Amino acid sequence: MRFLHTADIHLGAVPDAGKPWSKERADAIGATFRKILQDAVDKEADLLLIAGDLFHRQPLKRELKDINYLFSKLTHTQVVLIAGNHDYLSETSSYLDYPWAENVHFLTSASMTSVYLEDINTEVHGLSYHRPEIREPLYDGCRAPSDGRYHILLAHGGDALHIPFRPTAFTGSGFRYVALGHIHQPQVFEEVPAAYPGSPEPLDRTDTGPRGYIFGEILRDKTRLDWVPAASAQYVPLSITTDRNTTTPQILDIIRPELTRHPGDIYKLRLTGFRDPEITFDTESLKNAGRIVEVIDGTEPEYDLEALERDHANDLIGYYIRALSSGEEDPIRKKALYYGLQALCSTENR
Ligand SMILES: [Mn+2]
Repeated sequence: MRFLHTADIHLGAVPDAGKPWSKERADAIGATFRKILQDAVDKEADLLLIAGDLFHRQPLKRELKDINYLFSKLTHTQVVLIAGNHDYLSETSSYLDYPWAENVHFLTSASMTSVYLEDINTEVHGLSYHRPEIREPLYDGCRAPSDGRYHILLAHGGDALHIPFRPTAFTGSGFRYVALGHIHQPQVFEEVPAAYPGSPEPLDRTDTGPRGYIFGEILRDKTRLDWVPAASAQYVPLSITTDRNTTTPQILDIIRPELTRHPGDIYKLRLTGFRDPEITFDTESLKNAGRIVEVIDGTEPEYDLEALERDHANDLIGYYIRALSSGEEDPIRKKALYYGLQALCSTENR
């Protein structure tokens, strides 16, 4: 029995709102989901599991019609889904009573329920969120009966406000697979077996690294899991180390070839190290050099301690340097020394 497991697609989300590439990112979420459905066809998946948050917010009727049409074209694949904390079943949700295609099974109940798919001898268990927060540990003690069927659990959450549980607690519960959703970072727990596939596209700058879905197979004696990359782009952290001679145009020269390496990727630039105490880097022009969503300048002014101490031998600055540079070299004390000098020297300039 082959299955494809995805979650946290967040259809309708608009990443990096206001940035020039925002629309492209929003479109990529839909395009990658359609690609995953095509993968289900190509890989002859018997089952498509969607572990919550298919939509970023309450779906419109039209959006459900569009998705249902795509699902209905999966002639070899049964689809089982639940609602997560983002697309929870509100009293007016279009999800309620939606007439899904024959191969689509939405577990709408707020308490544990299941659907048995006879063709593949598989029973999928789960519940749907009916509110955006559930603090009760509803999955605790969930066990699969030993009745010769393959049992799978769909479970959304895992933090304090969204059905708290530890994925490893499902070890020995009898489920042949626990298909998790809610955490956007992919994580596989082979020993359970269970996995968070992660969101198939990164949704904001904190979603760094590759994104994709789980393709698995339940065999007689084991469950085999593969994580498959699917995202069209990544958020890439880019760190540049500077010294007191570094200039903004020089940083631009260094980062430009990096920025064009994978078209579509979005960068988070971080400057570390030291700089000339009399300058600051032009972070605005760095930001405009490409698809850079943020620039964090973590550089510190590099003071000429000897010269400063000589010029300020009899005032607070000289005293401060002597007090903090005595004894062994210590990075924390060095930081304190530089921060203090920054404050003292800027006061003096005023
Ligand atoms: Mn969620």
